[in-house]
Amino acid sequence: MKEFKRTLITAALPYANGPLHIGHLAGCYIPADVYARYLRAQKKDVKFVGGSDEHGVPITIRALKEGVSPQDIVDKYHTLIKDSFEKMGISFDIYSRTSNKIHHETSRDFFKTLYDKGLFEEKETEQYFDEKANIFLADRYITGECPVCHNASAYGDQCENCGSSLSPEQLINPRSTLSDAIPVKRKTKHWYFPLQNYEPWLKQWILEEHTEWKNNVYGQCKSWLDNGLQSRAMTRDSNWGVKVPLPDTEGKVLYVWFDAPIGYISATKELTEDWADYWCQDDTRLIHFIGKDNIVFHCIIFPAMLKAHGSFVVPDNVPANEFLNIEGDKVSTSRNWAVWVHEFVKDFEGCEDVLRYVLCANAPETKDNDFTWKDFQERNNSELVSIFGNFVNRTWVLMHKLCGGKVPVLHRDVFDETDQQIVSDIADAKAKVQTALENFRFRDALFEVIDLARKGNKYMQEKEPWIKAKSLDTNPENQKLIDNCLYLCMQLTANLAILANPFMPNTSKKMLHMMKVVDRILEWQNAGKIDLLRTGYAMRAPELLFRKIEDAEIEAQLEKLRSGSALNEKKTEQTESVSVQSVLPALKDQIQYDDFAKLDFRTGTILSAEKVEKADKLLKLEIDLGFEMRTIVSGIALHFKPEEIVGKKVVVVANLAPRKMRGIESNGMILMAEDADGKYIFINGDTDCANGLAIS
Ligand code: B3M
Ligand code: ZN
Repeated sequence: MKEFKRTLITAALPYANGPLHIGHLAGCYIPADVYARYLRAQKKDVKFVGGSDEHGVPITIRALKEGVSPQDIVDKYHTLIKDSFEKMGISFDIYSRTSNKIHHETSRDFFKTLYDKGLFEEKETEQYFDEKANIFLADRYITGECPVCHNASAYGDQCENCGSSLSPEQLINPRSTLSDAIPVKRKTKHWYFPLQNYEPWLKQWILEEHTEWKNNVYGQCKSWLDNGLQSRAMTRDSNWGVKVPLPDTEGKVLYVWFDAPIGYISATKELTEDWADYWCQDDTRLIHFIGKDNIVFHCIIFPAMLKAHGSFVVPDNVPANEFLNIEGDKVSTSRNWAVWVHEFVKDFEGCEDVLRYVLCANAPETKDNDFTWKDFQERNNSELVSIFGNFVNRTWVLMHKLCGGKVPVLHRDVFDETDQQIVSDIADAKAKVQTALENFRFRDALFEVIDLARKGNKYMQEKEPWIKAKSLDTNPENQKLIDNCLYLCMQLTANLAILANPFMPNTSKKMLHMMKVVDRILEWQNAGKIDLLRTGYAMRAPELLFRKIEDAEIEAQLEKLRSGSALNEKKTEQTESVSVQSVLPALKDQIQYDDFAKLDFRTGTILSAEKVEKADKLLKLEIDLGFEMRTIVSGIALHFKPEEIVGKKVVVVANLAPRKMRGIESNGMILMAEDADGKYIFINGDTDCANGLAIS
């Protein structure tokens, strides 16, 4: 393996033609940020650069639509996007923009170097021209039928339906997207970059030297290279963009995909005087984080440009993600089917880490994935609140109660196998998170973090320090066992802060505050250790790390999504046809064994049943659980007469928190099945078994 001295991380430059949505975050910004934070925690020399892509057709089209200048558009969206990144904790060392002077100079120089080396082909060709709008039509200015999949609205550069890369000439029945005019052909001169000349080098470099690239990336590159590369125009007829640095080229600018990736270089220049170390030294590791639609530009076209230029390093890896869908449908900005980041940070202030967590835990790393609000809520409530937050909170509360608010002593004489196991689990967690991160497997890495918290909970449950505390009077030796348990749980908490830091930096900060320690503890080399918090050191009170997210908040988001979307009609049609066809409810989301294990099911017999006054659905039941009698209020009165069900065997959820219904305290719930007509059925009405049996 090559030894690298420094790492330069880039994340795709978003077009400044609209706000950021969570698909953008999941696609490249969260993984890039996690990776940058991880390397910083390792004290590596790392720079993380980004910026807005302010040229190209998407910007000019947006400006035309809104009746303002392109500059107005990019000013507005650059500010909004930058702010969204900041609020989400995307820790760019610089977030620049391609309308900056330094960028125009850098990309003109780049073009001029290739030109002076004689590496462009100058060609006069006939191109589509819109006589109404008085403009040459390239890329997204022109639309028509895709020659491959026959989608009626493919663009001049790409069909979004089948992903084919196209040129305007290939479109069937082309039309101008500006005026809907049927375009005519006109002569124009452009500079083409002969990609085919770099094919042998690209094949060697990617297909042989970078077999470690992610399958989706490697596969796309291979198919491009297998199909053979062609010359590609690197200039356009337009007034918006970087002017072509040659005489007599009024009205011509650099192709946006020529100048945009050079934006990574200009941003680094703007960031540091030492920019050349990051771009021109062989021992720099350049990593591009992007979404899958940008693969060809970052793996083939830009590297070929860099190679042709001759002064720059080429990427060592391009970990591209697939797409994130929303509630089962593709993100569509035009139909407003998206979750906008600037709205999220307003609606869920203080929950930025939760979104980072969910987008990473469910990242579209190997295939397109779906974001649902229900999953967002569940991951928050049952993973962050119930596992991570709960462990830290229990540890802190018990440490204050049973160890005087200080780090206790670790007593080696009573250190047992369970203690040893949790110590190894802590060390293993570090190794696992590290391996996963180094291989860009962010989901796996995050799973290991939560898994360590899960193990912490299990350890605490086995040790039961609160039980041991009850018999301290008769058994003073118990204090040692309590100390050991809390000592290790506290060290585990410190480890969680380190391991979670790249993913949930705000949460780690809160934990630092509780532990009364400084940032330095978060250095990666500290992970895996169990002497991070010193015996006798006093701690602050626990802080709430995560709050529960309520159903109403999720409903509101779903409502917002549906009401703002043109998909509305399509959705209702779909749901209707589904509900007619299928009679059984859909399976709920998968749960972990731990979720299941929390439920205490018991067998019981209904001893009496009576109607609840003024509530036509409720019956008050007395149930014999063998070890005790229970009153349970159940919503089954429309299905059964009280006298019908006395003597029936039931399964009871016996550890459900009590709830008052119509003034009666209900202590548990009985399980019933519901048939296709909505009628309730006893699920084990005839089974003859003892009461109070546990079911698992
Ligand atoms: N602006 C396309 C996109 O946002 C483009 C990326 C440029 S990266 C140099 O998907
Ligand atoms: Zn197509």
